[in-house]
Amino acid sequence: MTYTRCGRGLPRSTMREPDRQHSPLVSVPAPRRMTLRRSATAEDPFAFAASVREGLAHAVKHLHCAWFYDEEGSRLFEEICALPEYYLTRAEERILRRHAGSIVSGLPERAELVELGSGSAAKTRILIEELLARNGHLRYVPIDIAHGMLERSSRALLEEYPLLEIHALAAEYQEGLEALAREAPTPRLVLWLGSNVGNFERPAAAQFLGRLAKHLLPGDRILVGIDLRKERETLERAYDDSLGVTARFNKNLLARINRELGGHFDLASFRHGARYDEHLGRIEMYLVSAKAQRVPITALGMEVEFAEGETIHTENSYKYSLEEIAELAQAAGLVPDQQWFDTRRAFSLNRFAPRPVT
Ligand code: AVI
Repeated sequence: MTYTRCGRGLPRSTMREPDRQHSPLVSVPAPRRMTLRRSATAEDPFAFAASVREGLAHAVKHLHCAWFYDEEGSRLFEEICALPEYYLTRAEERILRRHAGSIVSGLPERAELVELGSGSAAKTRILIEELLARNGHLRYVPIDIAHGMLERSSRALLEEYPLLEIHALAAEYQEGLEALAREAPTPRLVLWLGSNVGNFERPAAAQFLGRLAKHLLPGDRILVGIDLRKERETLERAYDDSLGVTARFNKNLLARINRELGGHFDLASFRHGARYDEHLGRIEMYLVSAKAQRVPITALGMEVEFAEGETIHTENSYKYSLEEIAELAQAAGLVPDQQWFDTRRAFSLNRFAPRPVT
């Protein structure tokens, strides 16, 4: 594989260099208690085109999983989260409900809540309510590449919680970090939930957390939702559900190329594949060509040739053992602070502290 980062962040190579003279963020008018800014990358149609061209011209065809999350993909992902087989969301939600009090314990009173890859922010409500009950007021900074979803979820939160202030950022993770770094240092709890870390290669996950830690104050905490290694059957069912929602989510990448780049993919000529590589501890998702075929992509001026059974690798989703979580923290320069599990020990929430400077 030529790429190392996935999830709701983009591969570095497809990102435009930020304009040094002007802020890369554009403010969108919003109600008084809310600001919404969009990064240049979140809007950039050339980044998608360049990434698709690179991935489909490669000897081992791949598409970056950050591109899953257009409007339709974000909607399908919400459907996945409600599936009985996709245990991750419910397990994480149960942990949050049960331990919300201890998760926010010890944070300074003025601590703001930052969330990377906030999506619909459904589970975040649990911590928002806990912090509002404790402090009366809360500043929430959701960061997500899917700007439609970000705007809708932020407005819904404002309706529900009059004492909330929201500063939303439609951006990929790295830009989100850079934007945080430009702000005055504030006590923070940073959330990275939903096993989004699993869509990063292991070393890239440590590197990203390490960079995040550099922007934190000694009392700040990072809360990371990490899916645990388990038996193959449960994992493969979670990524190949009986209703075929994950298959539609995966194939939406081809539909998106058809919509945005004049692709001519026949979705029925590809099937969804998900397999667990136990050695690497990751679910791999593929699109498999059901026949030998050539697919033109007009806007890219290219024709992609597939042999029967040839695959496009679309996602890795890493699962962790407890030792691997400890190694991740160590490599990122973080100190494991506290850990919570659901009763089946399928999923973990991990609170990390920045390593004290000596
Ligand atoms: C967003 N991410 C953590 C999901 C996962 O489990 O890796 C994406 C997903 N892909 C298929 N189902 C869910």
